[in-house]
Amino acid sequence: MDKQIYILNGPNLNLLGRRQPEIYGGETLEDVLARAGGVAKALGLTVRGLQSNHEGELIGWIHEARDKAAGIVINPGAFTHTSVAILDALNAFDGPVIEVHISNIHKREAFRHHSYVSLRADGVIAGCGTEGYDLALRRLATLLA
Ligand code: CA2
Repeated sequence: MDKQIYILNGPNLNLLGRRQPEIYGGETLEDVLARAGGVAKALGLTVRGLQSNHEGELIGWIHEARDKAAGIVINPGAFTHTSVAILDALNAFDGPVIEVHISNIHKREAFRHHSYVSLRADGVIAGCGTEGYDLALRRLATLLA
């Protein structure tokens, strides 16, 4: 059976493609997740794409992933820079984790330069636009082979 990957998206990423296209591009999250599904299929993976504006809901999905997913792709949105709780949840997940940021957080405001999630992530992709999700899946396929 194909290995399942959870693609988790944090706050405001539901607005993708609807505002600030100069930073986040013109695709909607639905577009991004549909393409990721195709990429995953070609890699022998399946994806479950999820988005929440609530920290606790994201943490619940990370807990669920402990039993249901082989790996996690996570764009924690602004929780990247604030959430020890998401870091702790990821630390309780045994599989590989790739952190994705659509924008290059290191080229932006100083408060975006630090990521709690990077303390756990096996790889970090930033500034590759929404293609970063596809790159993350490719890396997970390698790590899970
Ligand atoms: O670059 C990324 O992917 C971020 O994780 C996006 C977060 C930001 O807080 C991080 O520093 C970097 C913000 C997501 C907001 O997404 C929007 C998309 C379109 C319109 C408005 C917000």
